[in-house]
Amino acid sequence: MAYETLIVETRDHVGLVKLNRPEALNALNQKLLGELICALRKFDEDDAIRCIVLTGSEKAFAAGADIKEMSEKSYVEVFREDLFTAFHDDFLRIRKPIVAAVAGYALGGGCELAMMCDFIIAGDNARFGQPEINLGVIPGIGGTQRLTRFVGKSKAMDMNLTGRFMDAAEAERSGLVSRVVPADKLLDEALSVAAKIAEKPLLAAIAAKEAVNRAYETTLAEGVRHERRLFHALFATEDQAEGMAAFLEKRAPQFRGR
Ligand code: CO8
Repeated sequence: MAYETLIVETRDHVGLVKLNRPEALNALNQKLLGELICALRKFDEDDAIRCIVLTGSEKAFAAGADIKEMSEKSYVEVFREDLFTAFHDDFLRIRKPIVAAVAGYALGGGCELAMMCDFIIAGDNARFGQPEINLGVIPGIGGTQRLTRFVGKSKAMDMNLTGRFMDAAEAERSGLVSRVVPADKLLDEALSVAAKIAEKPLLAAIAAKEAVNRAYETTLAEGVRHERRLFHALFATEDQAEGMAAFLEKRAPQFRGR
């Protein structure tokens, strides 16, 4: 399928989605958000794909929701259409791991989109921010919630109240990103991390994603119980038998995603 606002490719077992509205620093308009969900769903349903990389350009992962598009809406419209709710919920329904490869600006909805991915690899030129306050609003898909859980109250308040940007080094120090790499190597690094994930047994990867994400939704006791049930369930998979047998036989496992 041809997309207007995305470039979508596959690299072996990795699905790559590049946001592609260079004229607007990948601002997230409704067209892009619709296409993004469509591309992610296709990869999620494709048995050949085992990990997804979401990226932008070297200048911008995404500079936020499209301000021009939003500026034309009234309260009644955003409330009636429940702006961004379907996108947010649909994105979180993607079960395969999604790695965000962030270079340049990840602002507003762009920072929130990166945080909705499973982890973030940042180029050393990355800039994260929640500058919505400068527009008379606040974040709408997690910039006050996920950011607070990821970097703590003090930094989240600082960013949400002042609108200041956090550079890649501070983002790594604060736990917002898992690693920082030179911007010109970002895509290669992210694809190689994703290829490593794609070698893993898919059902265990899906379970690991679900279990880690549960940590942000529930109590420790419930989270650990959920984790243990998923752990038990994986004993019903062929890949568990294969993984353990391969270890004991001192050979490489041949995982089949079953
Ligand atoms: N929306 C629409 N267009 C944008 C956006 C945006 N968010 N950001 C940049 N652009 C456009 C500019 O208007 C400009 O277009 P043109 O050339 O036609 O004038 C082009 O991209 C290039 O931008 P600049 O000339 O401004 O580039 P600079 O390098 O000078 O500055 C900045 C880069 C600092 C990133 C600057 O563009 C900027 O501040 N952008 C806005 C950042 C922002 O405020 N983001 C938050 C938006 S609100 C939001 O995200 C709410 C989230 C709600 C949930 C979203 C769910 C998806």
